[in-house]
Amino acid sequence: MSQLHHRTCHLCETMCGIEVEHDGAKILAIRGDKDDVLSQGNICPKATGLQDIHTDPDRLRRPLKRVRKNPAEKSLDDEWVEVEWDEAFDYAARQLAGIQREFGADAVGSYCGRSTAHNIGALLAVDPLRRIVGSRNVYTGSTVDQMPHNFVWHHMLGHQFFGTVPDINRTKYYLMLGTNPKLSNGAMMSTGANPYKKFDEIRARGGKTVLLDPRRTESAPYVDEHHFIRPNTDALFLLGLIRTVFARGLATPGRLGAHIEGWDVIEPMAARFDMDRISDVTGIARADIERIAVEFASAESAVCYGRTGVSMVEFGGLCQWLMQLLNIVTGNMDEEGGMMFPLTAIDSLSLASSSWDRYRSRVSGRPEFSGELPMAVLAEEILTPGEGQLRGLIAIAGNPVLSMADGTRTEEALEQLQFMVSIDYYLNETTRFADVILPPVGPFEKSHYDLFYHLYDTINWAKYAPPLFEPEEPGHTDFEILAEVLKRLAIERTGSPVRKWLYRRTGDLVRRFVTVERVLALGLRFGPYGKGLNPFKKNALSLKKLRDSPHGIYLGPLRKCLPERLFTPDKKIQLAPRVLLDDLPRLRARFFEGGEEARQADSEFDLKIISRLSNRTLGWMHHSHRLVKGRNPCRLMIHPEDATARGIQSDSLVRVTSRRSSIELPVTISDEVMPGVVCMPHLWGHGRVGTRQRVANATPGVSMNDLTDVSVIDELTGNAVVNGVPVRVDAVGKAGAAEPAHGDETVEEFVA
Ligand SMILES: Nc1nc2c(c(=O)[nH]1)N[C@H]1C(S)=C(S)[C@@H](COP(=O)(O)OP(=O)(O)OC[C@H]3O[C@@H](n4cnc5c(=O)[nH]c(N)nc54)[C@H](O)[C@@H]3O)O[C@H]1N2
Ligand SMILES: Nc1nc2c(c(=O)[nH]1)N[C@H]1C(S)=C(S)[C@@H](COP(=O)(O)OP(=O)(O)OC[C@H]3O[C@@H](n4cnc5c(=O)[nH]c(N)nc54)[C@H](O)[C@@H]3O)O[C@H]1N2
Ligand code: SF4
Ligand SMILES: [Mo]
Repeated sequence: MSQLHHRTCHLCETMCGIEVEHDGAKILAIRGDKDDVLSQGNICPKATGLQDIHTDPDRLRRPLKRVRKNPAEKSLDDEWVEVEWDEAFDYAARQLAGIQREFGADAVGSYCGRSTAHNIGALLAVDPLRRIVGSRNVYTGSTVDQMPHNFVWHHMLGHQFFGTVPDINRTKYYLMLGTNPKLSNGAMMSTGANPYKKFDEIRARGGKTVLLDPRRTESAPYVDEHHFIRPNTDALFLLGLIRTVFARGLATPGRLGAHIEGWDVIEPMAARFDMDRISDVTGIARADIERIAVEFASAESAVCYGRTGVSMVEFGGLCQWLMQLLNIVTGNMDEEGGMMFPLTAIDSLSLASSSWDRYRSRVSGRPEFSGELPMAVLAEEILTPGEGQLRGLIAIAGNPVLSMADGTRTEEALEQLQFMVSIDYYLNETTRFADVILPPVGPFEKSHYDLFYHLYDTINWAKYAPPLFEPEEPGHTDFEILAEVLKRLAIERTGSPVRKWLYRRTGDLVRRFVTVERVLALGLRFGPYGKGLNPFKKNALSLKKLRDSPHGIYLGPLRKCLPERLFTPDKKIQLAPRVLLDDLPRLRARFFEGGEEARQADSEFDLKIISRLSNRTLGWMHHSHRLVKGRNPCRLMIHPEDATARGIQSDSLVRVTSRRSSIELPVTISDEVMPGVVCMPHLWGHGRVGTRQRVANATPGVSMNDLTDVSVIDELTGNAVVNGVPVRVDAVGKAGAAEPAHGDETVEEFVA
C-alpha cells in the first residue's frame, strides 16, 4: 500500500516541498507538494533524482579505509576495505591526534562543502568541529560562492548572515545581475521553484524585470529586458547607476536617513567614474544605463539583486556592496518591494559569529573572515613546508577537486596530505584522496529543517520533516559521525587521564542527549515565534506544531525591522566602510587607467570564459541516472563570429587553454553568448582513476575548474574567480557524432 511523506528538497536553497510516494522502503514517485507553504507544488527535475541516490549501490553505506600499497605515499590504485564504524572512528581520531600532537593544532584543518549547509546535523556540528580541532585552517565552500555577500553584510550591517532578500512578492522593479533563476530557481532567496512565474506577477502589477548577463540565458525570455554585459564589469555598471541617481537628484535615504553613516561620501565617489568610459567597458549604451537608473529610482519600489555571476568575479565584493548602495540610496532598503530581512523561526544569527581580519593565513597572509580562510589558500597551506603546514584534513560534503578553482592544484595538494578523513556518500574525485571515508545515512534517512536557508526566505515560514526511513544498515547521521570523531580526537590528543575521562563522558552525554529534534525544539521555543519562558503564550510555534503541519507553517510576509535589528555597534547602516572604499582604486586601475588594455596586449588569451549551471542536474546529483541520461552538457558555447575567426564548425572539438591548463570538448555555436565570451557548465570531469561512481563516470564531461586559476581571486573578499577567466580556444578536430539531446539545450531549444 503506497503512502505519502512530505519534506523539503534539500538539494538547493530554493526549498521546494516534495511529496514522496513510497511503498514500505521503496520510493514510487517524487512530486511537488501542492500544499507546501512556500513552493505550492513547484519543483524542478533534480528532486526526482533523489530516489536514485537512495537506491544507488555505489552510495557508500559503511566506512571505507585505504590500504596503501606503499606505506610512504598514497596511490590512486590503493585498495579500499570496508571496516566497522568503531574501527573507522578510532583510526581517524588517532591519526589526526597524532598529527596535532607532533605538529600543533593548525596542522589539521577542516573543509565543509555545500551539502553541509543543507544538512541540519552537519551544521550543528560545525561549531564544535572548529572549537575542538582548534585550528586556523578552516575552509568552506563559501569562498567559492557567496563570500562577497557575507563580507558586505558584515561590514555594512554588522553580521555576515544578516542577509538582505529581495522582496520579489511585492516589488515593482526587479533588476538582476549575474543570476539565472530559470535554471537555479533563485539563490540566496528562497521562493520555491520557478521564480520566473513571479516575473509575470511583477508585470501584472505594472512592474518591470531587467536582467544583465553576458549570456542571453534561459531566464532571458521571461524578463522585460536583457542586456549583455562584459564579464567582471558589473561594478562599473552599478557605479554608473548610482552616479546617475545622484546626478538626476533622485537619491533619497528615505525612512532610514537618520540611521545611515557615510551618505556624503557616495556622490563624489561615483562621480569619479566617467559615464562614457563605463559604457565602453561594460558594453552597455550610456542611454540605457541612465534610463535604468532613472526607472529604478522612480519606481514605487525597486530591488537590485545579483548572485554568482557577480560574486565569483574579481570584483565580487565591490559588486555586492554597490548593489546594496543602489538599494539604499533609492530608499529601497528594508522597504516593501525592496531588500528585506526574514525573521526566522530559529534565531540562527545568534548561533554564528562574524569577524574579519583577526589573523591571517600563514603563506600568503590572507585575512580570516568569521573564522575561516579562503579556499584559494588551501592548496598552498598544504604544499608549503614550514611550521604550521597543513597535514591533516577533515572534509565534509563537498567535492573541491571539481568545484574549487584550479582543480589540478587541489588534487596535487590533497595527494600530499598525511591524513584525510572524508565524510561523504561517494568515493569520488575528492574522497579518493582520503585515508578513510565515513558515509552518513541516506537523504531520506534523516530529519530535515533548513537551519541555514530559512535565512533567505522570501516569506516567513518554517517546516520540519522527520526521517522517512530507518537507515538500511546501522548508519550514522553527519552529526553522529562528527560527534564520534571529535570526542575520540579530544581523548586521543590529551595525555591527562582525567581529561580523557571528562571528554569521554561529555562526548557520551552529547551522543545520548543532543538530538536534532531537541535542538530544534529549544531553538523554536526561544525563537521569535516561540513560547520562550512564558508557558501561557498562545499560538506559539513549537516542534510539535511543525510535526503536525507537514507542509510547513506560514509566519507572515517579510516585515520592516531596521534599525532595531542592525548588528552594527552604533545601530547604523555603514554605507561606506573604509575597506570597501579602499578597493575602488583596484577597479579604477583595471578599467580606467589602462590595466585591462595592458593585460590584453600582453596576453595570448583573447576570450573570457564564464560558468553555466547544468539544466537538469547539480554537482553530486550526477549520480542520478535519470538526471544525466542523454548527451553530456559539457560543451563550449561560442559566438558565431569567434567561431568563424578560429575555423570552428558546429561539429568541431576545441581545446580551451588557460594560464593553468587545457581541456577539450565539443562546441555549441550560438549568439546566446556575447562576442569575446565563451561559456561551459561546471562540476563535470568525472571518470577519474580510483573513483567508484558508475553513473557519474558514464557521462564524465570535463572540468571547467581545470582552467580556473587560484592565484586570481577577488582580492577584497578572497573569493575564488570562476567567471571572466581569460582563455584561448582552438579547433583541434571533429567531435564524435551528435548525441541525443540532454537537458542542456540552447535557449532556443529550451523555450521551444
Ligand atoms: N540546475 C542547477 N541549479 C542550481 C545549482 C546547480 O548546480 N544546478 N546550484 C545551486 C547553487 S549552489 C547556487 S549558488 C545557485 C546559483 O544560482 P545563480 O547565480 O542564479 O545561477 P548561475 O547560473 O550560477 O548564474 C550566474 C549567471 O551569471 C552570469 N555571469 C557570469 N559572469 C558574469 C558577469 O561578470 N556579470 C554578470 N552580470 N553575469 C555574469 C552567467 O552567465 C550566469 O547566467 O544555483 C543553485 N541551483
Ligand atoms: N567553475 C565554477 N565552479 C564553481 C561554481 C561555478 O559557478 N563555476 N559554483 C560554485 C558553487 S556556487 C558551489 S555551491 C560549489 C558546489 O561545489 P561542492 O560544494 O563541492 O558541491 P558538489 O560538487 O555538489 O559536492 C557535494 C558533495 O557532498 C556530498 N554529499 C551530499 N549530501 C551529503 C550529506 O548529506 N552529507 C555528506 N557528508 N555529504 C553529502 C556529495 O557526495 C558530494 O561529494 O561549486 C562552486 N564551483
Ligand atoms: S529547485 Fe529543484 S533542487 Fe532546488 S529545492 Fe526545488 S526541487 Fe530541489
Ligand atoms: Mo552555490
